[in-house]
Amino acid sequence: MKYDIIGDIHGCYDTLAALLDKLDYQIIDGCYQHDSRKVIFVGDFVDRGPKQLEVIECAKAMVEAGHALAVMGNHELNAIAYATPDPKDGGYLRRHSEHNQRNHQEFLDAFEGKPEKYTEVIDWFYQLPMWLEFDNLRIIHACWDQEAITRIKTEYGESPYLSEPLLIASADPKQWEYEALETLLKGKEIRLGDGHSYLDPSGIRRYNMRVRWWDATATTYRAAFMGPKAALPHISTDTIEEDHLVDYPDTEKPLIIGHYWMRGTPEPLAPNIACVDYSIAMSDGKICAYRWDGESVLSADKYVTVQRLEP
Ligand SMILES: [Mn+2]
Repeated sequence: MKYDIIGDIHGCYDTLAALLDKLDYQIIDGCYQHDSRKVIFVGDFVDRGPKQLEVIECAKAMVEAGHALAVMGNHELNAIAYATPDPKDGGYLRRHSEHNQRNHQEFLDAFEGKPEKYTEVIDWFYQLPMWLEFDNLRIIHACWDQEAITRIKTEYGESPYLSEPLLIASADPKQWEYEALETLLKGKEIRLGDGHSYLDPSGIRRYNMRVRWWDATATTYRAAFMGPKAALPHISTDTIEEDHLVDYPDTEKPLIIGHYWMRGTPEPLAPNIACVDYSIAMSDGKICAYRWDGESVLSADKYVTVQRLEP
């Protein structure tokens, strides 16, 4: 099977529809489809953009009709945790703090007065696997950490689907499940050295940074930093002491990820790793797909993008 792997969407339905058109998908019986290809969504369907429900309905219809597959993004995981009561204290697994609520507001607003729809969509998020593995291709939202995947499989069973016990354990930072799911769905993060911090694009002060986990040449904080260019002068040039890399050698099967708010012209991160998130959530960002035809060495000319259409 040939796959078109589509990156983060974040409620930008009009741009998603334009991308599917550009990839020659046609709407038949209300569902986008292609006669010889399927879509794989890398997750992060929701939050931030103006058409939350339209994106979910489009992707869900494609998945249910067998025209697409999808994995869970950190925004779907957060949505599930936000909706799930914490058995320990009667709150929610993801706290309804002002910060968490603000980041989730567009999604919550989309279900205003539609509690049944809300439940149905959260149930659908639960049915998204955390990763997909084929004979010659892997898909995960942020980071293929084989150690974390193997541990989840060993302790929770082979299934790539989130179970309630795993969800509950992953909400507790003291348990290994927390870091495992953080790494798989949000990527490897480390603490910045000696009191260093920076402001992210939404003005929040960050003391941790996302790292180029696949890049063995990135040995300093600055070289390994994944984040806004403007923050770079604030990132130390010291060597990173802790373990910040996740082993993914060139001999492994190709891996497609999203999540990383890339900028500029898409190109693979490594011969066998490509990111398809090109910052659709920013006003000058774009949606991005990788047209995969079975190759084991990924190539820059297989990307298809559409500039964000939402105002
Ligand atoms: Mn993400």
